[in-house]
Amino acid sequence: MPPRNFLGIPTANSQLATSSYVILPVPYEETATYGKGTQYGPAAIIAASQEVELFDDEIGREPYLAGIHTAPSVEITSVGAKAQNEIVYKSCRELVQQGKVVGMLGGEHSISFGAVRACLEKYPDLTVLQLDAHADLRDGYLGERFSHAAVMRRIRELTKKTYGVGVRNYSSEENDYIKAEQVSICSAGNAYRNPRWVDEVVEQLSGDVYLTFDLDAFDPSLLPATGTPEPGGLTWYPVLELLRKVITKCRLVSFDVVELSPIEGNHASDFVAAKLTHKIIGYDSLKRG
Ligand SMILES: [Mn+2]
Repeated sequence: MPPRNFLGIPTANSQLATSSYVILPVPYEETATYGKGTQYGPAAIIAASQEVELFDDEIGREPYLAGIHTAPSVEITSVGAKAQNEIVYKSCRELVQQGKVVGMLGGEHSISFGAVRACLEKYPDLTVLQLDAHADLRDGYLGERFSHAAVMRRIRELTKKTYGVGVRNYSSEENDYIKAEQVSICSAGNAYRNPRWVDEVVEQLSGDVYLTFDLDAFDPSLLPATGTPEPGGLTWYPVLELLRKVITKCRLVSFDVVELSPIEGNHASDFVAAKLTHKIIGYDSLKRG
């Protein structure tokens, strides 16, 4: 049996002190409103990652050699997403201050707030790049200000430098907010129609970037196992091209992959999420020589 860490890599390559990357599982699910089960997301991603080939054929290397530590799951509360984000913030702060790239696995999208808050302390000029079907710009949802459906609204109280990609479903209230605040968004419709969309997004990004990847950004034909699937989503290769170009141009300070809600018997979704996480680390590892 390989070690039960992300990728199942040897102990020598997964020690915290010598690892550039830290996988942080956050199996939190409290404000999810439609399909349930995202609390099982981190374990499913780590299980699927055992089947991810350590060699990445695209970049021609084994990213794990830069060291990938899998941290224990963070403590989970049931007293609201604000309290959960306080725990996430404290869990990320020390790691980010040490210069680790944290790869947080969700869990519902609300947890990104705590991670972004920790990153902003070290990287005050941070841009938050959000891949998501939804704008997540409601000013609270069903009485929860820190709901998954409000996470980008809360993040924009920390920094106005946000950029949404793949967005294709939001409310009239969010539409008003997007217009009033001139929120940067590349919609899924634009990504479908405009062959230059990847380069147009990359041109507008620079400096330090936090990537928050809500898996419902993908088309449900590629990844159905998410709580709020939405047709017309992004596909695999354009997303990889975007991530590779962004990570090459900018400094990826940390990232999250959230909202996997595993469907029994559909291990393809779990594997897509695991492989995506491996790809993000792989592109960043190219900078580390
Ligand atoms: Mn989201």
